[in-house]
Amino acid sequence: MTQPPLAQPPCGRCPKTYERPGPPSTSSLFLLSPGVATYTDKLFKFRNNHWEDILSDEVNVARGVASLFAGRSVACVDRTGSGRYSIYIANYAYGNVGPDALIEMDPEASDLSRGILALRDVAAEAGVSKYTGGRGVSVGPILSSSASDIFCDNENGPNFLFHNRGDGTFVDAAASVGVDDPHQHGRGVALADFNRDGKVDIVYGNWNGPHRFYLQMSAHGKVRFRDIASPKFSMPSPVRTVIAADFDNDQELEIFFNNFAHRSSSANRLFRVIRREHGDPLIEELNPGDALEPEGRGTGGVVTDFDGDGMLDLILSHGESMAQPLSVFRGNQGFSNNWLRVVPRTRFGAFARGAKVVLYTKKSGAHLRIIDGGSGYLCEMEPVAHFGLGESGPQGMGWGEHAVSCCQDSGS
Ligand SMILES: [Ca+2]
Ligand SMILES: [Ca+2]
Ligand SMILES: [Ca+2]
Ligand SMILES: [Ca+2]
Repeated sequence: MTQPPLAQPPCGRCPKTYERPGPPSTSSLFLLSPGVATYTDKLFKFRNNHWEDILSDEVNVARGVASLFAGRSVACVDRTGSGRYSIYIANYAYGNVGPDALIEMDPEASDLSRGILALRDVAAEAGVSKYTGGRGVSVGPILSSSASDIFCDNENGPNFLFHNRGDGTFVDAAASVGVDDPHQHGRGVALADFNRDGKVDIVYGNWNGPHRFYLQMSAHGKVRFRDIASPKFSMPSPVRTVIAADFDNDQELEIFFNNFAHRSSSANRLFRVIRREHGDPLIEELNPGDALEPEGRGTGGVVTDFDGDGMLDLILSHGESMAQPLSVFRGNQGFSNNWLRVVPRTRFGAFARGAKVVLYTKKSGAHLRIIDGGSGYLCEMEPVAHFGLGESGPQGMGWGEHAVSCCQDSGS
């Protein structure tokens, strides 16, 4: 995604949360209909002083863009790098009913001065109209250097890795790069650069199947992902959300599995991924403390800095087959570590979903984050690049292809 560079921060100490100024964004909210439903998907726009479903506008009903199919996940995709989002919808198809969809604004048929926003499904022309048991979706420059690619971990069929050709159309590279995993049933998924080599890696959970930790490699110009999951990490579980974040700000990413106590207890799990100079990262299991929740029917989870103290917090939702309250967890380690939070925005002022943010430190080199585009699976993370810095300070900061200097110092 091509974006203007971040504004220079004020001199002196780095701001803790670093936000690029821009016009206020107009947000929309997309809701999926579960199963083959009696009601359609909803796309709410704040219009006429309240939220209105624009999928039920006459113009969009006539265009048949509202789906009755069983949606599982949605994500925003800036497929052309214009700053305008399409919404990718991972549907759960039945045979040849209910392909994945890619909904976006049709500028020629829209009249924004009257609040009329005509939508169209461009999945077929973009090359992503496929039938599958859609589950998790994540968006970011996985194979591309800055354009948004789309990874989908599917059920009862191969996964998709839609590589952006650079013109907003995609080609499925999942099988050729080794992430198709055709016999497993994907759920939560997260993108991160675990070994800090600048290449985006993919981690996801399979429902009662081996969880995957795909490190992106390249040899002779060919990309190939290699599963480095340890036996403990890959151990099957009824997994829902998968989150990759640095909870203790020590620079090493943690991976959290939110398990659904399906027919018996199923504790959540937490791993720390420790980068090594020569060799694959070490995967160390941690005790998630109260977030173990062995009887928790975890359906979703998000990471955000709930209380603004620079330490990431974990919010878990539960339910489906039994009412359970939300849980909010705070970490209890790493309070003295430094951190930096970056909130990139598009030229229109919206959160820059799918953008890549790279931070360089003197001691530990490049750290890469991807702004969440929407679902891993049924969830959406905060649109913030959160960097734990340990005892280091940031040296410079890059966003996409636009490197900008930052400052030498940081707060704690
Ligand atoms: Ca699969
Ligand atoms: Ca990597
Ligand atoms: Ca950590
Ligand atoms: Ca916090």
